[in-house]
Amino acid sequence: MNREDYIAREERYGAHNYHPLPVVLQRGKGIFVWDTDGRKYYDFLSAYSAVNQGHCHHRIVGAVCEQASRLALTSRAFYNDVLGEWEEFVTRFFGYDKVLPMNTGAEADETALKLCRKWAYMKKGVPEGEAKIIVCDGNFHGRTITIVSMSTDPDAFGGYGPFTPGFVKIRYNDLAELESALNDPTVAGFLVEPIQGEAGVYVPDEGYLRRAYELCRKHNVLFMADEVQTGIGRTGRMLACDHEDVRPDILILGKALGGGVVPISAVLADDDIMLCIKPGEHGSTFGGNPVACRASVAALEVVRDEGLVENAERLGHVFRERMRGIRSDMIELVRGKGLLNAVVVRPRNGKEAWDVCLAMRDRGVLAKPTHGHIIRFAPPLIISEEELLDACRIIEDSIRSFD
Ligand code: IF1
Repeated sequence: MNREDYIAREERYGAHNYHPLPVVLQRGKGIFVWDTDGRKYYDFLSAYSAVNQGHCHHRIVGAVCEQASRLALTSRAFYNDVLGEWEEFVTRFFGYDKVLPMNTGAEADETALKLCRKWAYMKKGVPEGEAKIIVCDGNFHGRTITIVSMSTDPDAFGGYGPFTPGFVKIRYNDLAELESALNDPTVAGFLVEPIQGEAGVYVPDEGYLRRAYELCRKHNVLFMADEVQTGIGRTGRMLACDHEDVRPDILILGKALGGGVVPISAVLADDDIMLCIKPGEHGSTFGGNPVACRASVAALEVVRDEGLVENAERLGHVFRERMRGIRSDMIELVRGKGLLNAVVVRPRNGKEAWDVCLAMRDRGVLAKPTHGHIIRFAPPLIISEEELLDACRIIEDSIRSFD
């Protein structure tokens, strides 16, 4: 089979809910992936930041293989000898009393929303059925009905109503709007991405998260950080909230928590909040399964032992500086933090971000446009400076090919 055959087969049998870049991948190792013709690419998407530790990291794969052949799944109807080890490790790692495991980012966000509402009724004294949660324009928290009910992107919510009520939408990076929304005593929580990923890597003003957190404190409202994409070293801190020394009341993790090998997500909170959910009131068949738990411990150890947070911070500056130095009027703006970056592309001679991504593919770098004119650049955090600069040269050549 050639590339076109693989693509045609997916087109023929798969739902058309994605429009992938035409490249068919077969193998991955570290920062590289190879296609079915044996061509090698730098991976600058990292499976939407799930592969921060690099593809098929031997420690993570080793942990998974070993556990999969011993005990893969028990459900939560019984105890097992791995879940507790992961729970102890993760709560110490991030500094919370308790953790609740799920599988995907969307499920973890849903869990946080449920937990927040429960807390509002049990602890804050909000009248039953009246709790509100503040969210931001341009948010992306996943694809479920409740989550798209929070969305302001017609592609995400259009045609999926009726929607879940109870959300108040305010402008991102706007403290005045937050402050006035917080005046409603039925507000239970504020859910926010420390950097808006899907929206196009929007970095809020310095001090925004800190101040937003303090305002939530003042109004007895839970500050919930969706760090599904920004967490686990991606932005040059273990958590993006660490940039402003903010400790969320509810922390939501996913993606790289399983090192890109298995899906695992998590909600972390202290007892006062987490213990509002009682046995039988929430859960998941696969949540906290032994294979995912072992993968997750290994994934976090890799981030710590290989200094990935520091690497992301340092190379993020190198990347942005290098991109800003490219003389091309197709580059409108470069922004980001750590190794979560975006280049805003100004169309030229009818060529836009998609064409730049095809040109990069032809030269050995994979990335994907978002919202038509923004290209996200997010390599695995294990990349070296030399490799990063090599990829930057390819990116520059690709953009300049349209001069
Ligand atoms: C898709 C982007 C990344 C997320 C945050 C929760 C979730 C996500 C902050 C849900 C998921 C994804 C999913 C992927 C595209 C993607 C994405 F392009 F939208 F912006 F990462 F770059 N919170 N992000 O970013 O996690 O349920 O998917 O595990 O195609 O939906 P999930």
